[in-house]
Amino acid sequence: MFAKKLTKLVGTIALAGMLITSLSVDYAQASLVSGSKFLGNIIAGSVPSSFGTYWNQVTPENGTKWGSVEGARNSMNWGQADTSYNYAKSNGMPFKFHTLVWGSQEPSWVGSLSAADQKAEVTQWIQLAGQRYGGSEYVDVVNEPLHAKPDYRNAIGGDGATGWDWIVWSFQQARAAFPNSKLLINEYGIINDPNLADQYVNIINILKSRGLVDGIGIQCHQFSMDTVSVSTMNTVLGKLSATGLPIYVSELDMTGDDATQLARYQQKFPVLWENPNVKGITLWGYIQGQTWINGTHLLNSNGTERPALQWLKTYLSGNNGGSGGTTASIYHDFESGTEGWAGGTISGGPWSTTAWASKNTHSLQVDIPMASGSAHYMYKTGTFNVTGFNQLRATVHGSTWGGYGSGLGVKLYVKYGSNYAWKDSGWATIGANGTINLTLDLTGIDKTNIKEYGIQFIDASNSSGTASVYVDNVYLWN
Ligand SMILES: [Ca+2]
Ligand SMILES: [Ca+2]
Repeated sequence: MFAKKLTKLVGTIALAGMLITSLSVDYAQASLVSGSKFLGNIIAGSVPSSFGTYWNQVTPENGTKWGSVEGARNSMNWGQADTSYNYAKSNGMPFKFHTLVWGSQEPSWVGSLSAADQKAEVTQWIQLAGQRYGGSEYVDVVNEPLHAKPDYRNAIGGDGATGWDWIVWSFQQARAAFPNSKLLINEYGIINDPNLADQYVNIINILKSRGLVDGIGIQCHQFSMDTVSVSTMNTVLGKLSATGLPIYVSELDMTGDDATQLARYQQKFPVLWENPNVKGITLWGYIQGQTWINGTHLLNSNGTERPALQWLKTYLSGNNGGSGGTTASIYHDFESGTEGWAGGTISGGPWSTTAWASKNTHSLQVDIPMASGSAHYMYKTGTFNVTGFNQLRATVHGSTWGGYGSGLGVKLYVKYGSNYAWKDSGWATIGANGTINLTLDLTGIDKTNIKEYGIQFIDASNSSGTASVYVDNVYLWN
């Protein structure tokens, strides 16, 4: 009840803000994020009471698919579409119309029409959709062109000179019917398949050269996400980014038992969220028993949050796309800067660098002058509350240069409480070009009052020269 009232209040404020700021909208909501990137979800027949607690963008699950709206020819059923659209508009959330031209969930009667009638019906469908939902921020114009071509595609241009003339025609119709919307293309199986990504980019560039497409949708369902590597994800995101168009993750879900799903979200969600070209993420369902694939839910049917959702909340509190840690949580990926870290007894840095990374493309680097028994630090100070977590983790790496002698000592540490009590991960050592994952047990300390955390380095007695050391992927774990 509280959440419902809060949502309504904040929605009203956001709506007022939209009137003032016009096109430059920050999605100020009671949802998990409040920055320029949205984190949305789907709405089916009715709006879940918790929707606005978590999400700030709306895609109808089925309500704006042609087969749902026009199951009987020329008898339009806009009921579910209206429910989603009206909720989005009254709460200041961007709305995506999904979808206009797709070879699945199309009306059963369209296949048996003449080509001329097919073209007339698709045209009418697009125009009626635009008349009713022209205020949609986004429109999925063509869905799954590489997997589910519509049977009627020869009626709307076929392959033609471009090989994809039916898609060009569809986007031309959509541009006319939705002149104020961003037009997207949408496809699955891309994030885990660089070869298919190349084929997708080929279609996208045909549209881009004609000024017809405004963004790239990648579905990212569990069958593509569960086992994909971060490296492959980054390869694909790089290929899509090269088009210069924004990327929208349109149908994200990941499965697994609590621990498996948590690990998958922790490893892969930041790769998507923190990519500067990813402008929004939409999840495909979140409530147990109401998702299209079992095991993808984030909220149990009894209302409790699965660990992946608990983590997502903490990760996103203050993190709206790579901005780094906050006083409410600890998370550092160093993709866009030093994120408030400092160095002690160092000869250079700290810098955000691409020289090495354990996650995404950047880490934090300092240069250290090595001498027998000398200590060096990379750290962040403040007041941090890590309640709800039992471990702090980080990955540390050493350069190929520098005289490490019998090994550079490394510790992950925290200082906590009014007397700055010390706790660390215990000793480990790395040699030249070494990498190590450090885990600090947070149990037994005052989690509400962490004053500092970081990495301590201690030089071996037989060390010499200058080394560069790196830290990346600093995060909390249960
Ligand atoms: Ca019709
Ligand atoms: Ca990183």
